[in-house]
Amino acid sequence: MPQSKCAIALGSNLGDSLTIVNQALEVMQSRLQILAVSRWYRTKPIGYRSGVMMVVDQPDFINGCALIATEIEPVPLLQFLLQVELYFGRLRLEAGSARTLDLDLLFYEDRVIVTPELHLPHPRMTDRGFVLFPLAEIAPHWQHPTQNRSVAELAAQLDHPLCQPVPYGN
Ligand code: PH2
Ligand code: MG
Ligand code: MG
Repeated sequence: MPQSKCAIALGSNLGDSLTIVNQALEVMQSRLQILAVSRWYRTKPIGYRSGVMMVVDQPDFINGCALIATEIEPVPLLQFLLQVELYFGRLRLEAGSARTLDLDLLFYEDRVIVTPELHLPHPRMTDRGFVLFPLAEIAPHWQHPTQNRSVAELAAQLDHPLCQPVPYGN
């Protein structure tokens, strides 16, 4: 079976986040191949109120990105990622609440999919520094299939101060 290359964002702001994101990579390795992992970043929790980006009242996040190769198709891959979130105790109490683990599928090759269950590329990745900066470390030349810009170009375009994450001690 041919392998597809994908990009995944990892985030955690509840529990022992650094341990959780590292263990999540190990668990994911049971079903797919990890090609590259960014550094971890400590980031301020970002939310939106009336469309304005702001820091919300939650613990800071640990964020990073990984490149993977897999034979799993997009929807079953998303389901696998959701299972890994559940394994690490993810509860969906209310939208945007603090979470032990968030695994977001960013890119699946250059596939564009818009269905109620899955949007590809991830629709909010382009304004998220906590996604684009780690992703630019491991996939600077990956071309966003609908923005017609590379990840490095999209990251360089973010000028909001809340979009500049700080690498976390590594
Ligand atoms: N994820 C969100 C909303 N806000 N903020 C940071 N810093 N990191 C995240 O991973 C994050 C967020 C929705 O998934
Ligand atoms: Mg997310
Ligand atoms: Mg998510």
